[in-house]
Amino acid sequence: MNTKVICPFCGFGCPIYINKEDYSMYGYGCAKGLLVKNFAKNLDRILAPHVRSGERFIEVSWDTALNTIASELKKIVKVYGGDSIAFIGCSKCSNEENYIIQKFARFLGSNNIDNCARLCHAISVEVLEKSLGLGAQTNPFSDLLYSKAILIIGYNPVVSHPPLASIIMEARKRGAKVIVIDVRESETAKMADIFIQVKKPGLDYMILLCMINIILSKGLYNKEFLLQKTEGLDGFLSIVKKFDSSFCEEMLMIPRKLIEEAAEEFALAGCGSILWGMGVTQHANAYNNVAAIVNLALLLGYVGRKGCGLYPVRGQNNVQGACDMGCLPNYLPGYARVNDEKARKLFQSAWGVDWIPSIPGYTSVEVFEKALNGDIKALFIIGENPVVSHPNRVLVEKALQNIELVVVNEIRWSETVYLADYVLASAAHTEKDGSYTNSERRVQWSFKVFDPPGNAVPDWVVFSRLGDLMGLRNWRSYESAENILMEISNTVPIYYGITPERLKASEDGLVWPCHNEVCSQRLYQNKFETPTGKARFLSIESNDFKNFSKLILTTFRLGECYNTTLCINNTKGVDIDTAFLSRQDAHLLNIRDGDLIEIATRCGKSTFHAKIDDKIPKGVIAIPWHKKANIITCNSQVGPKNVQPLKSVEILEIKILETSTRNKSIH
Ligand SMILES: Nc1nc2c(c(=O)[nH]1)N[C@H]1C(S)=C(S)[C@@H](COP(=O)(O)OP(=O)(O)OC[C@H]3O[C@@H](n4cnc5c(=O)[nH]c(N)nc54)[C@H](O)[C@@H]3O)O[C@H]1N2
Ligand SMILES: Nc1nc2c(c(=O)[nH]1)N[C@H]1C(S)=C(S)[C@@H](COP(=O)(O)OP(=O)(O)OC[C@H]3O[C@@H](n4cnc5c(=O)[nH]c(N)nc54)[C@H](O)[C@@H]3O)O[C@H]1N2
Ligand SMILES: [Mo]
Repeated sequence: MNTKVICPFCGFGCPIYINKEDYSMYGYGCAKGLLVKNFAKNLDRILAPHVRSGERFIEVSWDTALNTIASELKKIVKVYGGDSIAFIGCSKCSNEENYIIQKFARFLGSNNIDNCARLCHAISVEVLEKSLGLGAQTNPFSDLLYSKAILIIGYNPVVSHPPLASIIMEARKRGAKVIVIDVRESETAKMADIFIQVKKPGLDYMILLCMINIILSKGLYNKEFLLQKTEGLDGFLSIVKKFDSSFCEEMLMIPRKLIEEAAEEFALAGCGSILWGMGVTQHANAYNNVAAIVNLALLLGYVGRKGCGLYPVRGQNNVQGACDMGCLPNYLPGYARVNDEKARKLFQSAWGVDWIPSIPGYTSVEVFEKALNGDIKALFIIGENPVVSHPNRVLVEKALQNIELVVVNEIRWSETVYLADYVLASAAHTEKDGSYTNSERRVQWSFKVFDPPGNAVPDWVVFSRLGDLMGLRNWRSYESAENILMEISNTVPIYYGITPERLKASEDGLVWPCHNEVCSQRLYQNKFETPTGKARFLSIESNDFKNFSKLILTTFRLGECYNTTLCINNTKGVDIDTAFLSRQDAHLLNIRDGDLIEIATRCGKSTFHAKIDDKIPKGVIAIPWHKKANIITCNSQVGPKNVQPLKSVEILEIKILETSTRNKSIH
């Protein structure tokens, strides 16, 4: 008998069928998916709850662990208030688990709840919600087959979402023009009809404004759509003037002919889609980058139709779901803003609480900064590895040591687990039931295949019991994931109608919103979900152009690594401690292939092996981020608090520590 699980790696969400008896499987869309059945087994699993005793961890029973945590939490709430407690929800966990984690946080009176979207697409969620009404991808992946032009910016699907790259290739075969904008000549750039190489990382919105300028001056915009379906265009237009083709050529160093060709191809296609990723969201200017993307689509009327869509393709398997469920400091489940009184009242009455705080909580990045001043007394981290994945590793480690009570729910002994006070053993995806939402808003049920090892339990069990043990008034304990989904389908408007029975019975899952039993695969076909029903152009304030005098560090993903969790075929593939640089910079710095170099930034220094790479432009050093990048990335000092420059950091100094012996003999 085959059991259906949803792939636990990326946000494409392939259903995979595993045969428990003979261990065969099918349905996976890439090499990572092939690992699914053994993935959890091969990790260094946590088999029981542990409590710190000095430098060691002692195994304890669940009763002991949860009783002590509950009584410590009660004390903290009483003395310092609920908002001294923070949570990082889990975009690898199910919807049910994320729902109960944020519900627990709000029962304690805390909006300090976030998830790894903060380091990823949180800014896309925010901009899309502000402009169109809902913080999500607008169209199904299959719609790309009907696009006549596909603009891919700061995103490398060939590596990050291989099954989606196959759809794009098919669309190209059917005649779609593919335009790629990236710092590196990436794997995806290789399949582009037009490739624009970014020379100034972090300033993509300027490139897009140049495209918009060309579209406006040639009259290639969609007048009817602008008039009938949008508002706020005038407020946006003033910024566009300055960004003409000469600005693009002289300041951004992108040839005039190339940008004109890209703008015309995209506008004249008549129906196009835009896909974007970490190359635009992980910068201090991320708001501008994403707002420019959405404005470009609105100008051409490329929203709400088959083949015309906006795709902030979600990274983790359930990062969409973690956001939908309200594991965000400013949104309750279903993107109801915490400062919206009506929305708060709705959840207050559904949950039986008197009060939900109306002020947005701290982001997961701010939490570590606040912890340095002692403002955070307790932190729950559920399935995230911030020691490696957050900016500024030294700061994160110091903060964790400064927090009185750090509880980490994990499946494996990660770098972060070692800094916890309590370690709670979690069941991995194939070891529990639950629903997961992919980047298309497709909610799918994943069935339990294996028993969890040792005493590990699903994450929802922990929070269900903790609420009980703390004696929270009106806290509901749950018997199953199905129980929780029933509550979600009754309380979260975008999940109305998404019941366990329907999900389990449907082969392809259900796409939200699912009102009146009809699910909308494509958003905004009739109107936008804003109060006026129109899409809003967002205004963009440009920081004045700064000509970088220093080298800029950027980061990217390797196909053989998955975030901080694993790297496969590591020895055959690229060394994850490699720093890629251009031939010109290598020459200027006297660096040769294989040299051991030390890169220093404002926040730290770390060593890498240098590799000269003609796919990298002068002025940029690119490193795979999976292990050491965040020793030298920094928290944002400029720009909004909700984005982090994980991809554009000024390099202060590069030292050559060792010259490669191979090179010595060659030169
Ligand atoms: N194999 C594998 N697949 C994954 C993951 C993984 O770790 N490994 N992680 C998953 C997750 S969580 C996510 S969020 C997705 C992310 O998927 P992507 O968004 O594709 O992630 P990255 O490779 O980090 O960045 C994309 C591209 O941005 C480029 N870039 C860097 N700086 C700039 C810039 O300033 N401008 C422009 N235009 N481009 C720039 C990089 O060169 C890179 O090619 O992948 C998911 N899939
Ligand atoms: N410099 C730089 N930094 C980056 C990025 C970058 O491009 N450059 N990318 C950013 C992005 S897009 C992301 S999404 C983040 C990712 O950052 P993280 O989310 O910290 O990375 P993961 O390695 O995916 O960590 C997930 C953890 O969840 C655990 N886990 C898996 N399943 C379960 C479960 O069911 N229950 C529990 N309790 N735990 C589970 C895994 O063992 C793993 O340790 O990193 C960000 N950091
Ligand atoms: Mo991500």
